[in-house]
Amino acid sequence: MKLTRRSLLASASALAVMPKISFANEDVEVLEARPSAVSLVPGDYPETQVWGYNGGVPGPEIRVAQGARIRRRLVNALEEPTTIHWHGIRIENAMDGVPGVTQDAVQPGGEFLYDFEVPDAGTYWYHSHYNTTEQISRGLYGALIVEEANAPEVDHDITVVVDDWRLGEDAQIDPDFSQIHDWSHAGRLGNFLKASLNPALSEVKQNQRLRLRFICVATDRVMRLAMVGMEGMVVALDGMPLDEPTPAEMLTLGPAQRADVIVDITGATGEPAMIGFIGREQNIALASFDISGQASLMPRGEILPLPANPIQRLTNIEGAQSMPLNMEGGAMGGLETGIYKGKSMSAEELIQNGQIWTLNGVAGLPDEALAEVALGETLRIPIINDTAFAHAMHLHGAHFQEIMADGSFGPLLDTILIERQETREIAFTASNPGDWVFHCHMLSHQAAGMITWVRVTT
Ligand SMILES: [Cu+2]
Repeated sequence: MKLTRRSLLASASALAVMPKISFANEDVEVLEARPSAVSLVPGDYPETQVWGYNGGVPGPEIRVAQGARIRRRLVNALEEPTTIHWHGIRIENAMDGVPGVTQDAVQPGGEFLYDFEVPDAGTYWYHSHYNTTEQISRGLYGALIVEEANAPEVDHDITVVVDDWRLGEDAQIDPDFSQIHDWSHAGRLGNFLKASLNPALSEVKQNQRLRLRFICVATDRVMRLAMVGMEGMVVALDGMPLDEPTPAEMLTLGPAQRADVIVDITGATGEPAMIGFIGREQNIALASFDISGQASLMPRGEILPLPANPIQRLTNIEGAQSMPLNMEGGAMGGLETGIYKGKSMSAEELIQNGQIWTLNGVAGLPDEALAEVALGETLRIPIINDTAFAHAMHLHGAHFQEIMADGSFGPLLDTILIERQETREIAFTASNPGDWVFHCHMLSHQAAGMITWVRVTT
């Protein structure tokens, strides 16, 4: 097989071995960020040089019970600073992993102890939050699974981490992470899609029930995924259970978004059950399971909602503070001026500083918060996408809900995909004090300006 811009294949990932170090009479597991080589592209291709946690991509899957404490010592064996962000976790602010906001970046050779509880069950992930266009693109991410006390009964519970790599013909990562053309358009789109399944499964039986935990870790690509030979329901988005599961036909996951799907194998023996990527030009099989025989004669019963998480939801939004967020810039955006590092600049000056997008006229992290909200107060954010591209806006430290056209509140999310020229309004009731960044998770867009923050005061 030859790697071209449209050649895409899937295979299972290598499992990382988790080293331990001792200190103060206890073992704290280590996540070491370091260069390594993994077998990414099947066939005769050489190993791909990556940056991974403990040498693997994805890094070790962290799987704990709801309410448990997670302790991990980040050891930085890279030649540049790094941090870890625990995506979607309602975490203590000091553990959120945002350099310059919640902690100092961990320097090469340095360490940082992350220590926090996980209040909500669900599918989350962890990843670098420093120089993310490069560090996440090179492989610094892993799954974080928080198990329900009363999990639904399934035959296989599988984490499906889907990435979009940009590789050269030698299977090595394209090292140019800051191409203005990428940053001003849909981002750094890859040429090699890969789903890493844990556990790696090759065979299933008819009427078996699977829980698939999809995590889109792509730098910039929106993934459209479909399942063949299996039928079921989406039971959670961004970790949070849906009150009413919805049929799992096509999943659209922007960068950082997750979906938990419970499906029953309905295909016939001899046919594969598949997870596929639905592309504009071609569909690609990301994972394939052989169906061999029947697990039972009868189909499985109804797929029920997952147990709810102990998270505050919107009740009413009357009198709530509203802070509109206006997105501008990018190719075909007609941006004329913007503020960067406190200075008003022309579009040309912004580009000279690698800045292409603005939020409320500001490129990059502003000195002042987008909004300040006290604990217990509700903040509404109408998001106006006045650009020619989609954006996946991620709020740290909280899940929000969309205010739907009929006035109802949508599912709890931590990342919302907003199509071009669309306006969508989100709101949340503040329950977690601290300074929380709110940014586009299309990492090229974030690097080129799309990041702001919200302060929750006590
Ligand atoms: Cu964006």
